[in-house]
Formats: sequence, structure tokens, C-alpha cells
Amino acid sequence: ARAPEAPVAASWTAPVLSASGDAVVDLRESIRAKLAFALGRTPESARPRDWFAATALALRERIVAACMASERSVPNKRVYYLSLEFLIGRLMSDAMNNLGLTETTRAALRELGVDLDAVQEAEPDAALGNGGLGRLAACFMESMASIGIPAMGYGIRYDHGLFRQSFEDGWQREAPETWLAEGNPWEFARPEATYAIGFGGAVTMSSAEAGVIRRHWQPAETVRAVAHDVPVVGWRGRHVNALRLWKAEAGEPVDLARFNGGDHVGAVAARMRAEAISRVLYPSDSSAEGQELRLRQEYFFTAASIQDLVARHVAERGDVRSLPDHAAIQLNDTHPAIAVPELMRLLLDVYGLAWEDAWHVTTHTLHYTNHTLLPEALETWPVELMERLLPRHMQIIYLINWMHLEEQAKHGRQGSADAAAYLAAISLIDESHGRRVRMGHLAFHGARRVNGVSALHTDLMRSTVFSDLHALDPDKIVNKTNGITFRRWFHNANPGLTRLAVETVGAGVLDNPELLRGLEAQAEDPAFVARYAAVRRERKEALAAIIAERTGIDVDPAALFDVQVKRIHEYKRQLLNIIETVALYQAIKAEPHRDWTPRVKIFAGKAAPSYVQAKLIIKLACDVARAVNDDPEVADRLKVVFLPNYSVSLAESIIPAADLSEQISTAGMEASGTGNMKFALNGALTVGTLDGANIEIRDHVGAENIFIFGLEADGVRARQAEPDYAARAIEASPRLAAALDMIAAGRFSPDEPGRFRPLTDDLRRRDQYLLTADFDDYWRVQRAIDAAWRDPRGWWAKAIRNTARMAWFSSDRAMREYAGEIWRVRLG
Ligand code: GLG
Repeated sequence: ARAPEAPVAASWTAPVLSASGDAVVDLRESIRAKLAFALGRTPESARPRDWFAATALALRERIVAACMASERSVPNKRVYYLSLEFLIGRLMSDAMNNLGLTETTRAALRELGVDLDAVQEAEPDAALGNGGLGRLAACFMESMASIGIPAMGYGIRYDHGLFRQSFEDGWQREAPETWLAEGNPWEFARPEATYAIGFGGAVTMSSAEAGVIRRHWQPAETVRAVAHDVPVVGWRGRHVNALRLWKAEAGEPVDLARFNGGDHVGAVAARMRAEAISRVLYPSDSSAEGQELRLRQEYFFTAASIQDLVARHVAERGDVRSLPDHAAIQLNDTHPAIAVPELMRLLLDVYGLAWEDAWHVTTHTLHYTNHTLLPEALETWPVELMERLLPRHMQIIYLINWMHLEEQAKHGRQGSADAAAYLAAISLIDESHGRRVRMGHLAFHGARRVNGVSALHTDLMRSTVFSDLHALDPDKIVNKTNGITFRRWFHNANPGLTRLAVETVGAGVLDNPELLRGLEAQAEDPAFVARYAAVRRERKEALAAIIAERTGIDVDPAALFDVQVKRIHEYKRQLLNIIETVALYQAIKAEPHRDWTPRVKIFAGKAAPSYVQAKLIIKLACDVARAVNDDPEVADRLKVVFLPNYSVSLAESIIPAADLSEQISTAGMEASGTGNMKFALNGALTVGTLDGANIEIRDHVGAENIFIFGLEADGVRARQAEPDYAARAIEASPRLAAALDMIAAGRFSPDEPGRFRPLTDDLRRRDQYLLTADFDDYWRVQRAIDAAWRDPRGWWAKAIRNTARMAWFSSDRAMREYAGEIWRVRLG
């Protein structure tokens, strides 16, 4: 079961650039000058981190030139992308490759006696996001710059991004992440773009002009939002957009009177409270966060962004009423949904528009993307908290709701008990358990278009969570299937494969991924297959080295690399994968001399710190790993690895090295997934359920090139309605029962035999995510995968067809669709 071998591919050199002598000298001198004059370092004393900063500053200078060209002309319409998360990762390879300067930089650094790879390793990840939602925002920013959509991203400049994960005896430990500890060479502080953001206080009625009463909000507290811009350079440097991140600062840095009175700590208490807003990213993924600080973060960045973009519009066009013609605002999930009452407040209270006009402007400018239908992730805020923190916004929400409900009542839906239930369902206020504002309903109602992120997810939006609102306005919900930027996830992450593609179908593939189709003709050509396999082998060897270094486990690069990397969540079903691993372990032990397909199971991902069950799943994976890896009878047939501290840059190392991509969520629960696209593009075969974008991936790569198993979304719902479905499924599957018994009996946790009972008991009693229902089919498909791997020609043909057919999943395609059908904006 060995992959065919061929010479290892050297790394890909971007053909757009020839490192011309002059350019190398220019850049070399520019890096040298930055090191001396911006950092105050000599080449002898410089650490890799200093070389990184000097190189980034030199590259930034070259971005700024392009940036100023983009800024000179006022575009007819701009897109504003509001997101509480931007999971950017490192920026250096993006910047170098998009400017066509990778080889120039490499040569310039070489002349200074420095290795580019070491410099790149010194860049910290900007981890301002949790997972797919935040990474999508980063891909969209890159694609908008690449295809020339005039856009600005708005978010928070967190001092500490997503926590650093380590393992202590298999238990997850969290430590603060410190990406800004030595500054951020990519950003420009823009203190001139500072806004006062209010909280609390009261609403007064000011003078009635021409019979119209103007409301005035007098906040009790204000925090300053200070802009920091990170330039986002597009492919071939043609266009540069900005990502504007807000930092929270206090109005007064210190209370001098208190300080002089001896209270040195109390004197900065107000400052600490203000700055807390941009201190840390909430590590919550797919769960609503109920902290007051979280609501403060949401309002802080939304209000600063709305004020900023309205001010820009008025400066350019003079009249706030034409905002919808020149601005399209996209709300990334409900986190910025407070934009609806905030824009209304500005238009009513500051610009003096009449309600109808303000509502027209608002509902023709805002658009909302939904990313999940999981009930625990749908944001709601207690009315009491909103009234205290944002009293004027709460008034406006009440008014919007009143008009919305009146409108429906007018349409004859009054009187009956049915009608009351209907109004309760469409109301912006949920009264079922305390009074809470439904942020999804608010965003839906205030938006011109609402989109889901895969075909299935959009259908489910229409038929479940938003069904009543959808019936009122059937054109409002549209589908925009997610995408990924090929620059990062193909060109930069997999230079060997990109070079092979360029050599096979031409350099045009770098601009037009549809040309990847041309690889199909080579899917069974032995010479091409050998080169494709060699690229994979090189990436697997590199990953094996990372695994050895970080976990001490030796894995054989010839084995099938079976990968599940993503946030740890019950609906994503890492536990299904681990139980299958236990069952495989038992099978190998029972028949050690059979011809097993050697596998390495690779896991990585973080659990939300308060998510007890998810952390226990990590511990189980680690405990199973230890037992399996230490068992001499198993040897190289099965290895299990949990890589700590999953991140964007680690993903860039893992994905090109994967043979198999695990996308095994319970059908109907993963809105789209985007990791699934990255793996398939790089030629890993998917084992997956018919969930999210897996369905569309199957449609593109062909059903014979993907391994599908398990219940479909309607089957899931039907099964959940059956009594005792889990107990009956376990009874019907001796293999599943044996694996569960082994875990429950403490075989993997001899020091604490009952440790995993919470997991096994939950499966037996409830099994909300239908692991028991899908287990046997999952086992079956995994054995089919074993057999497929033993036929290398067949395997590589499938892999190559995956790469060849994934072009549609480019985020450039997604951004063109948004531009045409949602934003109605012209490409620059
Ligand atoms: C979500 C979903 C993913 C989706 C991503 C981007 O869970 O399925 O791919 O957003 O739309 N909360 C998320 O990460």
C-alpha cells in the first residue's frame, strides 16, 4: 500500500516575477534601512523576529504605493464588511506573492545572510477569530482586493486573539495569545479616525422642530474607538483595500485627582474598563455568548464602523439619503446586528430624517449573512440589559417591532390563538423565557438581502428558523455558497502542486482556476501521477517532521494520512471518528496478521474553554492515542496524533499533506464548512456526510471521487423523533457496542476508569448528534477507503480529479456573486 514515488518537487517559484537584479538591490537596501532606522538594530544583533519586522515594513512601503492609487479615485459604491472576527493568520506570504515579490525577497534576504523561511516562521498568526466564520471574512477580504471590489473590512483590534492551546496529560490548557507583544508592522494607526462610543445613560426629548420631536441620547459613559488600518493587497498588486480594526481607549488616560490622592490603582480603573472592550477575543464558537462585555464589544465596533462610513459618505456625496446608492454593508452573522438600530439612530437623531426615510435608507444598505441554525448559537440579548446599556437602541427596536407586527396584524392575521402564536414567532422580542431581543430576526428585518452559506443551509433557513419571516418576503433569502482564497490555500500553502499545475495547464491558472480542469486529462498518466504523488509525499514528510517535533510521535509518510482538523464540537463528531478508531484498534488486535491499510489519524482543534464535553473529547483522543501508539502489536498499522494549538499557519502545513479529509458532521448541522474545500482542492479525498457544502463538493468532483455515508438531513430529523433510537442502534451493532464498552470500562483511562462515562452515557441515553445511527455506515465507508488506498492508480486519479474540479469553490466566485446579486457593485 505504498504511494508511487518520484523525485521530490522543488518549491514553486511564482512565474509572475523574475527576481531582477535592481529589484533585489532595492529591496535589500530597504530592508537594511528598516532594520537600522525603524527598529534600531544591527544585522549582527537582529533576531528572526526583527528581520520579519524589517521585511514587513519594506513590503508595506510597496503596498502603500498601490494603496494610494486605489484611494485617489472615489468609487461609485463601496462594500463594508462588518465582522467581529477576522482569522487572518500570517500576512507575509500573502503580501509577497500578491505583489509578485517572493523570489525578490528571498534573494534580498539571502544577500543579507538571512533565510526567508526562518523570517516567515517568526511572524505571529493574527488569530482574531475562532474558526470558519472568521476565516471566511479573511478570505473574502483577500478576494475583494484581488478582483477589485472597493471594500473596507471593519472589526476589533484585539490585544489577545484566540487562546494558545497546550496539553497537560491530554487535558486542554489555555494561555493568552500575544500577537501584538512586539507591535504589528503591517498596520497604520489612524488617531485622526477616532469616534466616541456611548453606553448607558438616558434618552431625552429635545426641541420639536416643525412638529417633529428629536430624541437625544445622553450616554453615561463614552469610550474612544481608534482606527488601525491593515492594508489588504490583492493578486498582482492591482488593488489594495483596508481592514480597519478598532482599538478601545478611555477618554481620560488617568484620573489625576485620584492619583494625586494616593489611589494609584483606582485612578486608572475607568481606563481599564474602557480598554477591556478590545482586550480579548471571546473564544466561543457556535454558541451564543451571554456576557455584558460581549454586547459592549458588538456595539463598540458596529457603532464606530457605521459612524465612520456615514461620515465618509456625507463628506463625499453631501446627502445621507443617497447612502444605499454608494454603500453596501454586509453583517457577518448577527454580531453586528445592532447596526440596524444604530444606523436608524444616526439618521433620526443626528441627521433628522423622518422615520420612513430612515427605514428606507437602512433597509436598502444593510445585508445579513447567517452562519448557523444551531439553536444554542442564535444570539439573543435580555431586554433589561439592552435597556440599561443601549436605551435609545432599545426604543428604536421596540418601534421597529411595533410597526412590523402592526403590518402583519393588518393583513388579517388577528384574533385567533393561531394569530397570537404567529405574531410571537415573528416578533423581534422573544417572550418565552424572559424577554430577549432576537438578533437574527432584527438583522433579517433590517436587511435588504439575507443569505445562507451553502445550498442546503439556505434551504433549511427558509424551511426552519426563518420560515415565517421568509413567507413575508420570499425574495429576501438568497444562497451564497462559501469559498476559499486559492492564493493562500493553494498557491502559497502548496507551491509544489501549484508549480505542477502551472507547468501542466499554463500560468493562466494562477488567474483563472477554471483552467485546473485541464489536469483531468492527466489523471491516469503515469508520469503526471508520479509528480502529483511526489508533491504529496514531500508535504507528508514535512508534516511528519512537525508531528515528531511537537508530539514526539513517529509516523510513516507512506501511511494514509487521515485528517480531522477544526473546532471541537459535538455536532462535528470528532467522537464518531475516535470511536471508529477504537473499533479499528480492536479489529487489528483480533487479527493482527491481516493486511491492514496503515493509517495515521491526525486531529487538531481547540475547544471553547467552558465547553466541558468538548474538552473531554480531546482527552479521550489523547488517551486513545497513547494506548494505540504504545501497543507493539499494532505497530505502524495505526497511529493516532493530536497536534496542539491548531491555527491558520498549522492548517497550511496540514492540508497539503492530507490523503483523507474528515467532514462528518450530523447532516443539517454544519452550515457550509470551508476546510472541506481546502482539502479537496489540494487533492485529499473527502469522507463526509451530505451536509453543508459537502453536497456541492460531491456535485462538482463527482460521486465516484468522494466517500459519502450516513443519514441525510431529513433522515436525521425522522430518527430524532423515534423513541430510544440510540439504545436500539447500539444493540443492533456489536462493533459499536464493543467499542463503547471498552471506553466505558476505563481501558483508556486506567487511572480513572469512569472518566469517559459522561461521553458514553450520553451516547446511550440521548445521542443528540446521531453518532449511533451513522456508526455502521461510517465503518463500512472507512473500509472501502482502505481498499481504495490499496489501488494507488485509482486513488491518485480520484485525487487529481478533486483538484481539477474545485475551481468553483474559489472565494473570487463567491465575491462576484455577492457583488452582482447582493451589493450591486461594479468591480474596479
Ligand atoms: C460557521 C459555520 C461553518 C461555516 C462558517 C462560514 O459553522 O459551517 O462554514 O461559519 O460560513 N460559525 C461558523 O464557523
